[in-house]
Amino acid sequence: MHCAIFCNIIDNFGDIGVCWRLARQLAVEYQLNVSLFVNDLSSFAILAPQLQPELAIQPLDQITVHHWHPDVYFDQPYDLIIEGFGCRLEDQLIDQMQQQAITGQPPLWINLEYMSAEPWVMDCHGMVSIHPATGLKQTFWFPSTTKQSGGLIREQCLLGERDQFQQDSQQQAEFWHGLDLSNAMQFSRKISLFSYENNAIADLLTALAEDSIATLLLVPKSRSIPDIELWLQSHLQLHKTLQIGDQISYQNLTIAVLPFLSHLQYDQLLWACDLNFIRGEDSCVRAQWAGKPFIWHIYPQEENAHLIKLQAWMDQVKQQVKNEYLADYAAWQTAMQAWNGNTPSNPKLWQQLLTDLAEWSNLLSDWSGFLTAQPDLARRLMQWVEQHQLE
Ligand code: TRH
Repeated sequence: MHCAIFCNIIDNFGDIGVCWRLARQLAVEYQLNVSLFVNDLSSFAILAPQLQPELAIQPLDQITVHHWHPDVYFDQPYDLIIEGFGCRLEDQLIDQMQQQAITGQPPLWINLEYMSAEPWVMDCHGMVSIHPATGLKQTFWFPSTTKQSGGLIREQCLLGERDQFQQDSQQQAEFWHGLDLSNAMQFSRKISLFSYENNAIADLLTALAEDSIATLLLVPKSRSIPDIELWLQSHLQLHKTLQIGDQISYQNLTIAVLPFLSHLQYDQLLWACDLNFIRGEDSCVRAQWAGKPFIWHIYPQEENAHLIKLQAWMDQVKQQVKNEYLADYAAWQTAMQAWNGNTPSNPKLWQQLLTDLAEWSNLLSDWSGFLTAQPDLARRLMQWVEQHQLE
């Protein structure tokens, strides 16, 4: 089966992160011949450094990467076409799909949407829209947290690899050594931080510095860095542009700046930390598979639409929470609102979060267990493909 996935990178890494993961999973686990069409190969190369951005077509991890530009044509008929996040296909591509429909079987055409737990998503998942000019059918695929939705991306071997990693201190030591952080295991607490610009970072850093437990804060080079630099200026009078490899300590906090990690390394970072601050959608899903406590900085949208999305997702978690964790849930919700700028933040709030970490751990590993019991996105998609190929 031939599958084409289209990804239009505008900013950040979420869209390509999801498309690339799905491409690999369909190729590796379902033996599909997958072509990934990407508009901006230089940005993609930040996630996949082995990529050569100047090449129009190249193999990568069992898939074929194509440079997607306005004049691109399909190189062959495709059975399944996945449009990532409403990126529009050019007319000549749609014409080719129509020709394919006239001469044989039309391609199955999916519009992969952003993850959301809003109730309307469950109704809209699987809805079909008819392309006005060609009559081709396009199906909307909504990743989410319930059985009625499109599911969440989770590779078949992921949880096994996670468990093995978390039980194997040798593997963890090698991971830290690979990041030039052989001293990481000496810290009683490790926290990862991946966020957008965020005023609450300063309060979190203050709480960590003043806490009685020594913390290593791991920050992949990202949009969190300027807020950390500002805090370092005001607390250490350190006027410095942070660089990859920097390690700076103040009171009981050590901040380490990491390079942008590979997908596997980033998963391992989430597995190795006691608490993860994550952002966007793909990292949020990965943090849920890590089964560790996490705080989500949701992608900010106009008119605060993201806050509705955040609440809907927390409501989903609440529905699954055992009664004994309801108090922890309320505290976690407070922290989540403050991290997203919806309520005021202060160092005390983050101090409380650190104190309650063990309780939260139970709450969120329960939630992770609930999600794990459901089929993943690729499996749901392939079941759907099987049903629709027979029609
Ligand atoms: O980069 P993001 O902020 O992506 C965002 C959102 O997904 C948003 O919905 C979308 O509209 C916008 O992009 C365009 O966060 P996200 O989704 O978590 O994507 C980050 C990707 O980068 C994810 O695949 C994990 C990966 N990653 C690494 O591979 N290495 C790293 O070191 C880090 C920090 C992330």
